[in-house]
Amino acid sequence: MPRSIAITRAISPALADCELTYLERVPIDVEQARAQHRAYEEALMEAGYLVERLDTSPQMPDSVFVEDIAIVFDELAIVTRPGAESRRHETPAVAEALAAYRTLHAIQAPATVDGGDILVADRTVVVGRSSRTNEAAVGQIRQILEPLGYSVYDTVVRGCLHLKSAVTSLGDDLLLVNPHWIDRDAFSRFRTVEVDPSEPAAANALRLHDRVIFSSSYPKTAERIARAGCRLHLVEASELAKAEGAVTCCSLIVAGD
Ligand code: CIR
Repeated sequence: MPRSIAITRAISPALADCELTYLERVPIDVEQARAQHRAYEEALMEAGYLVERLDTSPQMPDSVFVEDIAIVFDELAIVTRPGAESRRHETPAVAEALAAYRTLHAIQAPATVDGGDILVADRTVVVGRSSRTNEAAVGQIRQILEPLGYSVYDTVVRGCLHLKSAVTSLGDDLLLVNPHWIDRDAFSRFRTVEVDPSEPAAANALRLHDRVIFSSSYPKTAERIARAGCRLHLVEASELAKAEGAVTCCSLIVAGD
């Protein structure tokens, strides 16, 4: 595999003050979260990625969820304007890191978008309109990507924070979905694996070139993913789940040439 980069970001000492939309606030063990995050980074390294971890500060409780701050394609990267105002000052350091690898485009006001609302499957890009991502962002993303041959669709996110809480990619035409949180018509051209009904939050998997990183909190859905033929690398992700984050949220994958 060409050397690919995974950009991650340290867990802020202020993690307990994170944004929460659907979850009740419960105590988070920051040290345990850090240990789980390190194991996640090790999983990325084991898969051959060079992990570049950015610094954090007490002013950015949600910094570890670096996925929301940019969307990386082979040709360019889009720096987002996050839907939560508290997260907007996370962008400069991420932009600086990505500038070494990609030409940057920046989302402009009044558009807001979190990277967690963008699903990329081959040349198809689905933008979830959510409490974080608005119509204006769909237009700006279309303008940037359509000239490059990407097809950009949008769909409504309901019942969960981000589009990728409800659907993520397991393969070129294979998606992991929670059928109750997606509009099935928007994904009709894909084959799907459904989460186990007892694990509604399990639709977030991080697909890498030869394996899928997945949370050990959802064993029944893990079994379904394995049965679909995917090679799984399970990680503990329970502490960051309390901050409404999952496995895709904690990295930006920059594919090597
Ligand atoms: C937030 O509400 O912004 C964070 N507490 C969680 C963000 C999770 N990010 C993601 O799903 N892409």
